[in-house]
Amino acid sequence: MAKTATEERIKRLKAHLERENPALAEVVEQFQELDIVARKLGFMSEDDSYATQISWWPVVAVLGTFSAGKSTFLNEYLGHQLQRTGNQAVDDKFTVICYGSDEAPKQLPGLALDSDPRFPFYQISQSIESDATGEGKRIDSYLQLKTCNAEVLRGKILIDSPGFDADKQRDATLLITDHIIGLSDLVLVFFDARHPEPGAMTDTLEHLVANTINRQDSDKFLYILNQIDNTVREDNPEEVVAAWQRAMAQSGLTAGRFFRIYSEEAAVPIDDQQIKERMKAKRDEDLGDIKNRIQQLDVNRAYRVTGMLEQSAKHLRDVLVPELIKARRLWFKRSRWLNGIVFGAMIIAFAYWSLSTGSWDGVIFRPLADMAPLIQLVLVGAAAIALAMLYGHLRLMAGRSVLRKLKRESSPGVDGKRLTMAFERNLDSWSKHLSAGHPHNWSGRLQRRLDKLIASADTLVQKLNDRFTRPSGANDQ
Ligand SMILES: Nc1nc2c(ncn2[C@@H]2O[C@H](COP(=O)(O)OP(=O)(O)O)[C@@H](O)[C@H]2O)c(=O)[nH]1
Ligand SMILES: [Mg+2]
Repeated sequence: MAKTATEERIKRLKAHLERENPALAEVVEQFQELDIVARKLGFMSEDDSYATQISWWPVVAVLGTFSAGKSTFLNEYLGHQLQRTGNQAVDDKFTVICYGSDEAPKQLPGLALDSDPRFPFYQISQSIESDATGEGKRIDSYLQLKTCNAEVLRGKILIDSPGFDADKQRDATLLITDHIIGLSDLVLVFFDARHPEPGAMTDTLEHLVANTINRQDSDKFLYILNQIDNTVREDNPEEVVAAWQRAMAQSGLTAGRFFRIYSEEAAVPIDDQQIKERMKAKRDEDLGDIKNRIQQLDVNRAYRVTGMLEQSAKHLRDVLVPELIKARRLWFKRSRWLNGIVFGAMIIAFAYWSLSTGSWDGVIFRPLADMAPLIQLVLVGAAAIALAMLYGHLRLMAGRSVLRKLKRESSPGVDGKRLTMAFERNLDSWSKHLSAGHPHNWSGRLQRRLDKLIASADTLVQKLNDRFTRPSGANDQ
């Protein structure tokens, strides 16, 4: 059997997870099980899957001013010299960094991102294309993919960015930045302590801040003043930090967390041991907090993914199936009415006509009784077939009217698209002859299968609780 694109995608998703986080690879199988149930009931098309609707790898984006030390930070975090650094514009592409088991880092063109199941910006070029015609095709000139076998990369994706240059802000860069901000689970916004004064970062700030203040997910932004070591020699780090925060506030940004760090490797030498230690202690604290936030994404991811499984399965069982039964009931009711009216009218018309023409002789219908037996048989047969077809047609009409109603009115909290899809399927399946309470394929076996799936999703969540909360009695070793 030919594999669909979705099957192929899930296969690759599983392969990636098996290398990286085998526990989650098992969850993919449960998603597939849910797909099977949903497809049988008609709630999902063949080329769709619950597994492809969530981001399995949380994304951390590093944005900020040019030469603020973004790439240096990432290299240190990874423990690999992956990205080029320097005060010149060394890298003008967005670099998506993900785990790869190969010792040597691999570099792939941006197009590779388009079809890889790991990336939530699967088909990013289409979405950019729809925003700016023509730019989607040039995705390779903006994006590249690198793999690295750093342990900290397992289960997450990092994005390094070229940094904004006020004069050179091209539309596509901004578009991609917005896209990346949208899909990221955490956004580190880097500023340069060498130029904390408002003028130097107004443009960057304007773009970042203007788009973030009113966001619902504004707590995913961490504002980082980097290269704080540069300020120590001038003896005024506090003032620099204050000026920076003032600039942020002037741009409207008062919420969010502020951090101050520097790179130990790149730092300028500082002779005064006391100052140096104080600076390092503060930096270690802030850096630790930043790393914690990144680490937390792993925990969140595991919960999010299993939570999504449980939620989707429960939505199917507790909302979609009951709604489908409700829709079937309405269909059957409308069908009874419609058929009752049409057949009733026909019986009355026939009775009126046959009585008024005196066609009845007791219980014998004269026009028929006068014919040859074979013709009688053919006529009665033909009439029976015509009436059955009429009945079926009216039933379908009633069903279509319910379908239109479902498409028109969506109830809150119900996945209306799935519901109408399944109802449509019920309209032309054998199950239309069953009772209203028996949707297509909704057998006891399938119900047990779904119950089992929900129970095992519960177990998964418990397992995660054990792993992440380590309740008393659990062994830490
Ligand atoms: N003094 C100092 N220099 C840094 C620090 N971080 C990065 N640099 C230097 O700043 C320059 C720009 O860094 P880079 O990481 O390429 O910046 P990016 O453009 O934001 O990626 C490089 O020469 C780094 O060595 C820091 O914390 N302190
Ligand atoms: Mg860089």
